[in-house]
Order: sequence, then structure tokens, then C-alpha cells
Amino acid sequence: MRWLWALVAALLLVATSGCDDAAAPVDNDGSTESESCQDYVQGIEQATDSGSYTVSILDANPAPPDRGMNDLVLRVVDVDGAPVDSGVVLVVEPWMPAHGHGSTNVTAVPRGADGVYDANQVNLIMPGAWEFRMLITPDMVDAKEDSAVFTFCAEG
Ligand SMILES: [Cu+2]
Repeated sequence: MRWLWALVAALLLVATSGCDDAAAPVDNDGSTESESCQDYVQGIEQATDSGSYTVSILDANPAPPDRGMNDLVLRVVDVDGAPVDSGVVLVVEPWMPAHGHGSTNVTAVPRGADGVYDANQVNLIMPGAWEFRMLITPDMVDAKEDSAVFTFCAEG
């Protein structure tokens, strides 16, 4: 019966490799039950883990975010609702939790006032549920990175 175990092992290896395998409980839009896609609305907000900042999406093109290149206009305010200065670094990390991969991180460019940033060409390389991880590094020495996460589903 040794051949049987070898066959089972080979099948398991096939089933657990690759990005778009069928082993995980993935539904038609690529999301899993543990992920809930948010409905995009203009101005949607998310607080960071520490609660020190709130990130809002002022505009998205396309809207809602979809497969391919996405341009976002973001705004970051502090706990008092005051816009952060342009020394605060904001990076958008697209992340696909169902497959454990991202694409390319985008460093958002501050417009110089009002805590507004442009994050252009955020690339969703396949359909499914994508986290938009908003990574914030405050403008001070020894500052810890903070993050706020939105989850949208790319229809493709
Ligand atoms: Cu993927």
C-alpha cells in the first residue's frame, strides 16, 4: 500500500501549491468566508490599529476599486481630526490574504496640504478580495509604523 501513500502525498503537494489553487474554500469572487469585502463609498474611513490616525478614501478611480490599476486620493487625519503634515509617510500595500501575496507597494505622494495624498497605480493583479493596507510612518524619530486596512473585492 506504500504506493497509495505516495499518491496521497503527491496530490496534497499539487493541491497546496500555486496561487489560484482550488484547495482553499474560495468562492467565485476569490474571497474566503473569513474575509468580508467592504462596499466602497466615497469618503469611506478606517482608523489605524493604534487609533492615532484615520485614513479616508476621498476618491477612487475606478470606483469601486477593481482589477488592474487603481488611483486613490487619500486623506490622513490625527486623533483630533487635524490633517497630518506632509512629512508623514503613507504607503499603500495591496495584499491578497486568500493567496498570501501582494503586488507592488505604492508610496503615496502628499499634495502638500490638508493631509491629502495621491496613491496612483495600485495594481490589483487578479480578481478577488484585496486588502488595501495603509501603512503610516509618523514624522518623528523612533516612530512606530501604524496601519489601517480596507478590504475590497475586485470583480475582474
Ligand atoms: Cu492571488
